[in-house]
Amino acid sequence: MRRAVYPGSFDPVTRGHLDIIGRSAQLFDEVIVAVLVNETKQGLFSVEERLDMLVEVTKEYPNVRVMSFRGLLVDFCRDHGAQIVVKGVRVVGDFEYELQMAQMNIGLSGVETLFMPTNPLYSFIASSLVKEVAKWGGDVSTYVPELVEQRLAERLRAARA
Ligand code: COD
Repeated sequence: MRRAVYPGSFDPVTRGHLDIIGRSAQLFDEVIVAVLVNETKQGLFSVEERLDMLVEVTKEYPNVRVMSFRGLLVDFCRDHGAQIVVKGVRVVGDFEYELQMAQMNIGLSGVETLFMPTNPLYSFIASSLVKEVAKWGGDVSTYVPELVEQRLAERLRAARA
């Protein structure tokens, strides 16, 4: 079985992430979308909330699983029998750091990284930008799935109250 891991923060999942997930699901028997639990970084959404949104928006892909992980990505890949890490690359700037991580991951365990170029429709979308735009009342409906748009509105409304 060809199993890939697509790791990230997904705070929250965007249409750019979903595009990578859908394309990966066509290439591999199984894709695990893995949300990093990062104790040092406070997200807008908890890891459980991110997982919940990811499960909902990936329902159409029967070979996609959603999980969280702590620690090293290579250990998660080994524990789940994944041979490949998938990364989305939006701009050249992404590539520099991603290349370093890919080489480190090969060195640590031999796991390979597949760099998937972003769909040009989504190349400027980042979770951080989406949160910033939503915070100031901007329309993010073209950048995130409807469910995420709703959850963002609820979260930001609660923060203002
Ligand atoms: N279009 C296409 N791809 C996109 C888009 C978009 N619009 N937006 C984001 N992506 C890609 C990113 O390039 C990334 O590949 C992935 O989607 C997830 O993005 P984010 O922003 O949700 O997540 P990041 O970049 O914060 O995730 C970083 C990781 C968690 C993957 C990384 O820190 C990691 O692997 N950590 C585990 C600890 C570890 O093993 N460290 C050692 C590394 S050598």
